[in-house]
Amino acid sequence: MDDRNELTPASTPADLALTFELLNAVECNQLVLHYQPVIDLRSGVAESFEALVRWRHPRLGVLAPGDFLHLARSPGVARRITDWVLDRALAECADWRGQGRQAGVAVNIGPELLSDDWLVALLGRKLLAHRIEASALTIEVTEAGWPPDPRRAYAVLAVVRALGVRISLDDFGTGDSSLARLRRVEFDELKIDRSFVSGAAASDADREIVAFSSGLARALGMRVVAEGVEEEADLALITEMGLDAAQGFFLGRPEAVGVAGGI
Ligand code: G
Ligand code: MN
Repeated sequence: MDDRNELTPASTPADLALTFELLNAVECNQLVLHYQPVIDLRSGVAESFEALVRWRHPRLGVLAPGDFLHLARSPGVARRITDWVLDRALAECADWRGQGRQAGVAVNIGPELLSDDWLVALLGRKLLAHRIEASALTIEVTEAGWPPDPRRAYAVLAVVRALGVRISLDDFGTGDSSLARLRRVEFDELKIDRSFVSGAAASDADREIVAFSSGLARALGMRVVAEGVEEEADLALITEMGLDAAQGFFLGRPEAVGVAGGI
């Protein structure tokens, strides 16, 4: 587990400086997207690719999302980065599809963007601009850090879904999980957190948690995805359990586009 959810936005002078650099990074082409496949366990084919942002920082080297996305928890910064990520990811996805590869794309959306209708407007605009059918796009919303009044988030997600965009509940089991949320939002998919999946074959408790989460999601009509599959034994276990899809280093690492797209 990374600890990004424990960090508050720009709480130290160093963080504040880095936040300014991050805003600048968007303009200066220092952000890049890598794509990690989500494999359909029945067909063995990549059904979609999760777009993961990397920051090629001029002094600090390549930073992973966990190193800097806590800075993007203020809505201004989050909006700037999300606009860029969505634009790049949809452009790539349009490319794959134009070349006959029907995979979708998944983009992570911070829960701080669920407080108003900015996200809905952005999604509508970008889908039109890239001429992509909404169902090719999944937004992954992490469980932690939801706004204090979740009713607005529910309303925003209902409109997102009405657009036809798929919604995935990310990192399931680690955040401030509320089962009530599963009742209020029609998630298309539940992604079981890697902390339960990695090593599940060797841990009775993790195996039970994966089975329980999967059964719950299934009963509520969601697809079930395991993230963090790092070993063959874990893949065999979740395949046997009947999960729909899986993601993890054993199946494919995040890669720059040409490789992930197989083009
Ligand atoms: O929670 P979310 O799905 O957004 O997490 C994505 C992050 O998880 C990325 O930074 C990615 O590099 C990392 N990741 C992807 N697959 C694995 C894996 O099999 N093991 C571990 N430890 N991390 C992974
Ligand atoms: Mn994710």
